Amino acid sequence: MTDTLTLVLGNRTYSSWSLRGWLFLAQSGLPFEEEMFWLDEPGYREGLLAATGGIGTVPTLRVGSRVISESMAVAEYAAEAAPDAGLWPADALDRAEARSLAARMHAGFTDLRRECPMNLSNRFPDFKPSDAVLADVAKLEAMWEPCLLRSGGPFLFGAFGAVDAFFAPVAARIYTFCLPVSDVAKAYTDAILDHPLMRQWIADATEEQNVQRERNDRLSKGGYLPGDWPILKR
Ligand SMILES: N[C@@H](CCC(=O)N[C@@H](CS)C(=O)NCC(=O)O)C(=O)O
Repeated sequence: MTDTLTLVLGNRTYSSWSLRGWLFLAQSGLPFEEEMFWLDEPGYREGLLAATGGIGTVPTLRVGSRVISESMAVAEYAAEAAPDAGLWPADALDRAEARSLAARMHAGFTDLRRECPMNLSNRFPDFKPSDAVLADVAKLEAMWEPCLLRSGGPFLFGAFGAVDAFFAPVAARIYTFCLPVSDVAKAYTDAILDHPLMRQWIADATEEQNVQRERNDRLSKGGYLPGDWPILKR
């Protein structure tokens, strides 16, 4: 009997790490269940800690009674459990480079992450990026462009893979914060946003948004989210 896979997630609108974990699993084709925690619900930590074997971060993948946290480890598990899904490129050097780019995303771009948090519910056309954010964007372009020119796109190594999932929240940030990017970077981030799995995540977030409105009333948060999803109308 195979172990049940359960992916522990945060709410879709804001949880950029959850998005990555979900994309790895969804792209793998492995059957999995989801357990979602609202990361602003009073008292949610206890439930999250219990669901993740005391780790307390999302994404966490439970495989039967075993617990795998950290998005890179979740990606590697999915890639090994579904070797035909092509989560990493087939060529060894491409694979090494894809892992290098994913690790750099995982460890860096803190200015972009802090100043432009993922928010799939809104768009900020008047946002003025700081020099630090623009420097992060320039660094991303310099990482992406040689891969895209070599592979011919639409994704970094041709087909959509784990490395593109690592950059999916950045694609959403570039779109929602209207950050200026090169034509090559725009084509790449547009391809990520138009990927069927990304569209599914955003559409599911729409459902979440309806629930969020009721939660806002209950949590007395007022008009915290506008309930309009411009990212779906692009
Ligand atoms: N290094 C972790 C980062 C995961 C992370 O920080 N996730 C955030 C949400 S996006 C989290 O779990 N927050 C816990 C909380 O808000 O209590 C990974 O790669 O999975």
